[in-house]
Amino acid sequence: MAIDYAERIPNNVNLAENRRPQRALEQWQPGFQKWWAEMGPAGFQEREVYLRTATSVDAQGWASFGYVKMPDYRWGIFLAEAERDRTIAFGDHKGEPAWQEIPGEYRGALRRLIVTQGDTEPASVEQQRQLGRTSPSLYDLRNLFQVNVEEGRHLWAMVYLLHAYFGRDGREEADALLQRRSGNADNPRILGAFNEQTPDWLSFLMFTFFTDRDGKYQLASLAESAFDPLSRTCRFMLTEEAHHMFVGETGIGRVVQRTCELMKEHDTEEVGRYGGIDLKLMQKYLNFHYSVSLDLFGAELSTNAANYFSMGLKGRFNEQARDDDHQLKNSQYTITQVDDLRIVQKEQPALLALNETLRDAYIADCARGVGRWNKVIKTAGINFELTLPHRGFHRAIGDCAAVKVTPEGQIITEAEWDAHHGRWLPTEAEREFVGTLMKGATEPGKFAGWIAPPARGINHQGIDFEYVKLG
Ligand code: BYC
Repeated sequence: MAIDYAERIPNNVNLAENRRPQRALEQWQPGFQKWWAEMGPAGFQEREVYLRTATSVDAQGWASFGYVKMPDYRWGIFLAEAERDRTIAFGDHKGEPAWQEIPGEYRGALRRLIVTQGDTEPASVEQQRQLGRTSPSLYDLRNLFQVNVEEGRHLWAMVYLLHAYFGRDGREEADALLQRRSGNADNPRILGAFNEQTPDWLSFLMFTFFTDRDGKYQLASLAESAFDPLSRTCRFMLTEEAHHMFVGETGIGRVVQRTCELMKEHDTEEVGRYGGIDLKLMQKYLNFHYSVSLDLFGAELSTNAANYFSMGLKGRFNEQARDDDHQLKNSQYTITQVDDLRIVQKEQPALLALNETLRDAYIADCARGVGRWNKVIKTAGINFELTLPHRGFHRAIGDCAAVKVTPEGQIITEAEWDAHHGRWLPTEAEREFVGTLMKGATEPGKFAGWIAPPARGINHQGIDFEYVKLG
C-alpha cells in the first residue's frame, strides 16, 4: 500500500479520515521536532545525508534512497498490510478474530507494553547523539543517522497507537515519551539498558548488535498480538530493525577483521599501540552489552508476562510456527535459577517462564552472530574465540541479580567480584583508550585505523560514495 507523502504526517492508515488522532498527532508533531532538535544527533542537522525512506510497506518500498537533511526526514505512520481474516494465535482468545479495537479490560496492560516499547526508541537516539563527530567513516556516519531517524519513526509508530486508541491517557503518555531522558536522574528512561551511555563507536556497534536484537525479539512477540494495529505496526518496524542489526553485526565483524590484520602485521596480540582494539578488550565490551541486554527481557518468572500472553497481547517469538497448544496452561519450561547460592536448572510453569523463553531464543541468535565473528578470526589463522558469558553474569534483573557470577557461571563473593571484575568488563582506562581511537573520518572512502572498510556500500553505491555531504 502506497504511503501518502502529500500529508503533513505521511501515513498509510487513512489519517485524513480519522480527524481526532490526526489532530492529536499534529499537535504532538512540533514537540517531536523540538525533541529531535534538542536530543537528536548533535551537529550534522543541516547536512545532506543519503537516507532511505519508505515509499510503501511492501518489499519494493525500501528502494527509495536520496539526500535528506535529518530534520526534513518524513517521519510517519506505516503499518504492514492487513492480513485478511486474521485470527488470534495464542492465549485465552485463541482462534477468535483479531481485534481492531482494544477490549476495555486490557487497556491498562496494553498501554504499559506500548509505552515501554515506545520509550526505548527516543532513548537510543539520546544515547547516540554525540557519536557523529567521531564516526570512523562517512559510510558509518550515514548508517548511524539511518538508525537514528528510524528509531524516531518507531517512536511515531507507538505514539500513533497511543493517540488513536487510548484517548486522553494515551495523549499524556505520548507527551511523557518526549519528556523522559536517557540517564537523567530525575526522569530516566524506563528500562535499564537505555540509561547507559553509548560513548564510543565500539559501544554503538555492540549496542546495535545486542540491544537492537532485543528489539527484534520483543517486536516479533508484539507482532503476534491479538490487537491487530499493534501487530501490523511491529511487523513493519521489524523490516527497519534488520538494518540496525546489520550495522552491529558487520560493524563488529569489521573491527575484528582489522584487529586480526594488525595482529598478523605486527605479530602481537596487543594491537593498541598500532591503533587497534585487542580481541580481549572486545570480549569485555561484548560481556557488558550482552549482559545489560539480557536484563531487558525481565525476570525469569513473571506474572506480567503470563498475563500478557493469556490476554493475547504479547506472544512468543515465532508463535505460529510452534507445535503446542499455544495456551501453556499445563506446560513446563526449564529455566536457570539461583537456589541456595547455586545456579540450577528447574522446571517451572511455562506460562510464568515466558520472559526466559524469549531470552533463550535471543541467546541462540546472539551465539550465531558471535560464531560468524569467530569465523573471521579463524580465517585469519588466529587462535582466539569470542564467547557469550554465562547468562547470570553481571545481571541487574532476575534471579542472578542477587548474586555475583563469573562469565563461566561460577557464583563468587562480593569481595571476589570487586577484585576481579576488571578482567571481565571494560575498565575506566580501557574505555578511555577506546575513546582516544575515536577520531572522526570526514573524507569519502577514508576509514579509521581500528575498523576495516565494509565489503560493499549502501544501495549499490561505492564504499567511497559521499554518504554525508560535509562540505
Ligand atoms: N529495567 O515481571 P517482570 C528496542 C521491571 S528494545 C528496568 O519480569 P515484565 C530497541 C518491570 O517493569 C525492546 N525495570 O517484568 C532496541 C516490573 O516492574 P513492576 C523494548 C525492569 O513486565 C535498541 C518488574 O521489573 N521492548 O526496541 O515481565 C534501540 C518485574 O519484572 C526491567 C520491550 O521491552 C529492566 N530491564 O517484563 C531501540 C517490549 N525489566 O511491575 C529500541 C515491551 C523488568 O514491578 N515490554 N523491569 O513495576 C515488555 O514486554 C516487558 O515490559 C519487559 C519486562 C519484557 C521489558
